[in-house]
Amino acid sequence: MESRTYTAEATPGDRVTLAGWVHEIRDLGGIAFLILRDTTGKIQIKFEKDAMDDELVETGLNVHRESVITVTGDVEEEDRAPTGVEVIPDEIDVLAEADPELPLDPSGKVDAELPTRLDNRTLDLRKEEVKAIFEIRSGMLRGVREQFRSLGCTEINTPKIVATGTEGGTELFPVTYFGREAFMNQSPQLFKQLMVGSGLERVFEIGPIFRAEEHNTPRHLNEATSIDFESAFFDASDAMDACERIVIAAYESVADNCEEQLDALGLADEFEVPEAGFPRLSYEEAIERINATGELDEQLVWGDDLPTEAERALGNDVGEHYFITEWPSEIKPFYIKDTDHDTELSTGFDLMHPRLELVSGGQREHRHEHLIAGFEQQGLEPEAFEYYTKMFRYGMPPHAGWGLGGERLLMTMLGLENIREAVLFPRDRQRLSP
Ligand code: AMO
Repeated sequence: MESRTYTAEATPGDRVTLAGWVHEIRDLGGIAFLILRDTTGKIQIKFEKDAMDDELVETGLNVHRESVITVTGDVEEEDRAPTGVEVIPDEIDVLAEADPELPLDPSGKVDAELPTRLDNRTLDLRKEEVKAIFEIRSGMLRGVREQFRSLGCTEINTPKIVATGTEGGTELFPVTYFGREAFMNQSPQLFKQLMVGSGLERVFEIGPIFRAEEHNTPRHLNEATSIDFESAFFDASDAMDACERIVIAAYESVADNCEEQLDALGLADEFEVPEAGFPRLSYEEAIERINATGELDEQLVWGDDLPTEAERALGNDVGEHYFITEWPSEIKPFYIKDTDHDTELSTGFDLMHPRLELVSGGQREHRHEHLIAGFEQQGLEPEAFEYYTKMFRYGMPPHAGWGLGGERLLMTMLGLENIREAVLFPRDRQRLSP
């Protein structure tokens, strides 16, 4: 449809063919309006019944809402029209008639529950504020990719069907791979590490991760999008610097490119790009601050992981993005390196948004013997990971990196209540289709 004009481009004096969906029909008697919607917005089509061909009027006003049509006509200025212009049609073609009964109302006049919306995502995304979320998601990833590029990274893609897990044995989805057991990958962790020892040195990947956790919460998905970074010759502090730059770039890209979409979500005035210099609290300081808030029933002790209430209490206290550094080695995975000054302390860090955790990362153990010992301590068989450990015998540089949850970044950026709002087709305990 080469000659098609978008509604936002229709200018008084033009003769146009528009294509889109019937948003609404308002019949006022002698005069009637059809509101046509396309990806750029809406436009008013005016029918003056007495002055127009009967068949044209009938086609235009009897078509069901949400049908797909083309309208050819002249654009005129009209101050009373919602966009200041209207089209006087002389031809209407119905390309796809919609059923009169719709599972949800794209005009948003009737609210729908989240499950109904997710079951009918196509219709749900005809709503301006829902479409805006995914345009912002795209704008956010654009900013992230550009920033990775200016950090000198190469974008990589690694396998999603793998022989072993890395983030704890209970959270794997098994699949059958030509009669052998295989798994959906939980993280590109080992592959991205292998690449820092390759000629690439600094890499990023934006791809799916699969977690078979039983959680059914507003912040967990069983398939999520991980934004992963890894660089040779980086320590934890360098990795945190890169992480901060990526998060800020994600916000900047949205602020610069998605003004209309922020407006559709009612966020245009309050949207703020976080300021550089995210505070870095050690795990020990974090525990002390959490205990000092008095918001937990039981005081935390050294070695505890932070429960959701603790994250929330600390988030309220800090009030901005912040890192938690120097976690106890025993609660971080085998690939995280201990600090040089204390083997009980790891170089692992998390980046927190006041609402929840966004990132885990750290410097990695690059010394072959220490790596093997770490596997054994964690009850994993190093033999199963030989494809990985072997490469540490052939010149693996010191390196660091992190994984950032894409949906959590978007969810916190836009203040979405449920992480499912940030995914087109979420995978959770109940949901396997669409
Ligand atoms: P981790 O398991 O902490 O670390 O995951 C990193 C980030 O990914 C996001 N995330 C999730 N988001 C939604 N639903 C889930 N089920 C889910 N699981 C994880 C979170 C989390 O902070 N290999 C390490 C990263 C690294 O060290 O480079 C890893 O996967 O935002």
